[in-house]
Amino acid sequence: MSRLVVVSNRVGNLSNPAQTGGLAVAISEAIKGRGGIWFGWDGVTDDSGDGTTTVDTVGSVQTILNPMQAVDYEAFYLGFANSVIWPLFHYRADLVRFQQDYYEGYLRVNEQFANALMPHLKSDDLVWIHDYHFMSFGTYLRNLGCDSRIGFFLHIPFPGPDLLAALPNHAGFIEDLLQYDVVGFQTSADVANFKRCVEEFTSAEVDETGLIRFHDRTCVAERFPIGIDVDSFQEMAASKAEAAFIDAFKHNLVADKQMIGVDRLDYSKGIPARFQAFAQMLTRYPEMSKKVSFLQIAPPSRGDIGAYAEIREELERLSGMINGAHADFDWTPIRYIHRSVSRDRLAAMLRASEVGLVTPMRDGMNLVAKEYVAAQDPENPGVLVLSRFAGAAEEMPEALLVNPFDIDEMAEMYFQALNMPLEERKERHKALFERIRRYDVKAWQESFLEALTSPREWAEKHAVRTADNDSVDPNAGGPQAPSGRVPT
Ligand code: ADQ
Repeated sequence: MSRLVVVSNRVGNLSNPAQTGGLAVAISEAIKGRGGIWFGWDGVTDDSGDGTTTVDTVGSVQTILNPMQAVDYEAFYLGFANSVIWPLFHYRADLVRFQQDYYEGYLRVNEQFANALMPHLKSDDLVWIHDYHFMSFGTYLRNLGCDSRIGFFLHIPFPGPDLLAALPNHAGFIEDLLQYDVVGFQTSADVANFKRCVEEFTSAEVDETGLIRFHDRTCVAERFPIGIDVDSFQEMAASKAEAAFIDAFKHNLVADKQMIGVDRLDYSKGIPARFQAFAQMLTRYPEMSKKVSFLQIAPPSRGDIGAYAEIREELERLSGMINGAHADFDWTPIRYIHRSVSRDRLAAMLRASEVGLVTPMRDGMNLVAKEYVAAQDPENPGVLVLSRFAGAAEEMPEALLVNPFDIDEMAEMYFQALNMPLEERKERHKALFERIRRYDVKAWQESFLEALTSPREWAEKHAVRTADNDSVDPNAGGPQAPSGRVPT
């Protein structure tokens, strides 16, 4: 079996995977199974060092950490990756802060990192590159003569040509993506957007099996929706130790029901609208007063970027205003916590909450939606309120799907969720749970690597299956979208 080489901005802790979450565990399991390398940034900026990598070996796996200079951190990470690509790909063109030196920094880091990885590669390795930080990585590896199979997975949404056109050298980025043997996306809407961009911005051609032919290369573009480690999350949610903590904490609340939101603090997650809809529900249904409280956990991220500091201030102002208008001596309607929470406690908190609010304005997938479902007690499950604009909506039509731009509708859905009869809750939960278990993080990782191992054969097989009927195991190319629910 070929070795697996994973490239991602940050590298998981292979010695202590319990602390790093489902995705890091899945990747480390895949590398451990085959032997290989996990390569990425070491997480610090260092202008004094000589730029050499740190190599560490754990069993059959090497982690290789590459340093980054402060100027590159500014231009590549804070600049092009998080102030240009991230807002644009989340449909927030208004927040894009483009500077020429950001773009140059992005290419420079992609090239430097590719140069640092190249000496470690063998020709039969499977190379799997992750996310928007490294879209051009494959081009630089190819320029260095790398003929390994290289795949790329985008964790965030992919925009259509109208929006992508706002990215400088957008045609160049599409051509960069065509250097990969497999390009994976979260949803079928993302795949369709990518194919429209290929058509509009390049001279590539798509053959009858869906393979994209560009010069002397072929590329498979498909949907591989990411999942979670359902069993381990379910286990953590039901753990006795955490249940005791949750009991004590619920006793201190007057309200008998709890709604919960858990997000990295980011403007794409729709937290202000979520707060406003909660206030709207309290105003429209005064009988809910003291019956429900809303716990939002959102640790700050990317605090060096202006738009992130602004969202933090906005939420503090909003929660203060809402509590000011509705709170009583013995009841705080919104509790807003900035801290990160350990995964077992988080799982138990999700289980103890009657409603899970996952309402991003735009999201690649959103793992919290799946974690909320995994954490529930099947005999008395809570209700997931899910944005139509989260990638997860494509696979989770049994959630209460909402439009996060419509505060009135969200307020109604909150009320409906809080009052949903047990039978309906069980029915919806069962369907959701079965799907997230079938398409878990292992299935995601295995289906991507299966495609990368033999892209042409995989494309042919997948084209035949798709043409034949819908009843074949849809995980051959990632699950098919439940009809009529594809987010737009
Ligand atoms: P993110 O934007 O980071 O990921 P998400 O999918 O929600 O978003 O994953 C966040 C993870 O962090 C979840 O596992 C969650 O439990 C955890 N988390 C969030 N807040 C936490 C807290 N306070 N304490 C502890 N843990 C917390 C990107 C894309 C997503 C895509 C993922 C994976 O933006 O759309 O789903 O990658 O592909």
